[in-house]
Amino acid sequence: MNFQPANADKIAAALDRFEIELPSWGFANTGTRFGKFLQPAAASSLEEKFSDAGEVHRLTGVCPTMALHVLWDLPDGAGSLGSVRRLSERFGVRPGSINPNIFQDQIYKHGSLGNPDPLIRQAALGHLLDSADIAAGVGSRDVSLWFADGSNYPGTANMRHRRRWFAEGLTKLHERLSPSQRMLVEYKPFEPAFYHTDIADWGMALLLARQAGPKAKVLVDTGHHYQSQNIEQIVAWLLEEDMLGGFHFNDRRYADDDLTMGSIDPYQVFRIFHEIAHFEWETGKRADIAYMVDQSHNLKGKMEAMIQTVTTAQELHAKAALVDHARLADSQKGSELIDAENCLKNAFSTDVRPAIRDWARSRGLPEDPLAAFRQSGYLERITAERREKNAAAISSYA
Ligand code: RM4
Ligand code: MN
Ligand code: MN
Repeated sequence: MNFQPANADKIAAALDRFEIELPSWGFANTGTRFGKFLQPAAASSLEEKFSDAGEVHRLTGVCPTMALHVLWDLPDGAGSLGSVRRLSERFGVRPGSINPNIFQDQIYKHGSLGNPDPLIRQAALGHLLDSADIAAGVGSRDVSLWFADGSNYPGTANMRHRRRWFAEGLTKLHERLSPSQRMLVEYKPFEPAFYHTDIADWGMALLLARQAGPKAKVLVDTGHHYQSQNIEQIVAWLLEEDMLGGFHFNDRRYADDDLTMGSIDPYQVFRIFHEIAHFEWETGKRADIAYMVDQSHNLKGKMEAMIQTVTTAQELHAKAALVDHARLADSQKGSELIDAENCLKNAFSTDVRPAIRDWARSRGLPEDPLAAFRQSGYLERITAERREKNAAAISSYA
């Protein structure tokens, strides 16, 4: 596609609309199932996570919120609200989605809301309700739910009963939400449970969300699908059902690899953004979607990887804005396959980087956020400050 000035306008408009939330855990040391690779500059306190997210937002201008994981980031529950508010103000990043943690505690070995023990289901619900209150307390809209529930061996769990318990628990959580809050139901077909997962796919998440109530929507984590599944079709269906609440972006080669967004298959992310853009063009509606990063790769430097991720997200979002929708609609109607497909390919192969640099400059942002980060001295400073603490962290698996 030749670069036309009209493209620059489309790109600028798309970038002005685009924000993406950073995960607090994306700045922390993470590892494989076999151990953690410790980075000297990784964040290990909420203050450090807010500081790092603030720096990424300062350089990119499109990450005003940071997702929080309740147990990891607010160990005192509601008692941590004051410090969250102070840190948010100090580093210029608002608390984003609130992620309850109903998978880490020992009691959840056989599940949380799906646990056969009613006392454990009750404990899980209590934590979910507290999380909704925390979200309200810090002014964040979404309670983002991922359940590790499932079983490892055939015959060991009553899948129908567990489904019922999930519907009950999620409905109670829904009742607790204020009118401006939402709950997002994430699905995942495998891991940590290997035989069955209670919310295994988008259809199950959709049914449970529908049952819970109108403030419940589905969250699509791109890593939570089987190989070669058509994720953009799921996106199209959820849009059509008005049930798409948000995304967790990451990339994968095999399973829930949590590699950086767009690193393995950028065309996949482009196709997702395209489905959303095409829906908006066709309906004149604005899709109300929370875009979030959820990746915990362990070899790239945390800060640089996050900046690279945000830049990649912007590029792919901008490319999707270049699809000629009218032409695509015509080509689809006439089943003109090559022409229809080329509408996507032309947009995807356009180099949007010069227009993004212009956009950044005009918004008072660095043209090259990664270069600006490398010049800023931030990494050297946090490396010196955090090195000792990180070296002492536990990395072993067993
Ligand atoms: C899960 C899922 C959740 C995330 C946890 C840490 O696989 O993606 O969204 O909170 O990992
Ligand atoms: Mn996720
Ligand atoms: Mn995941």
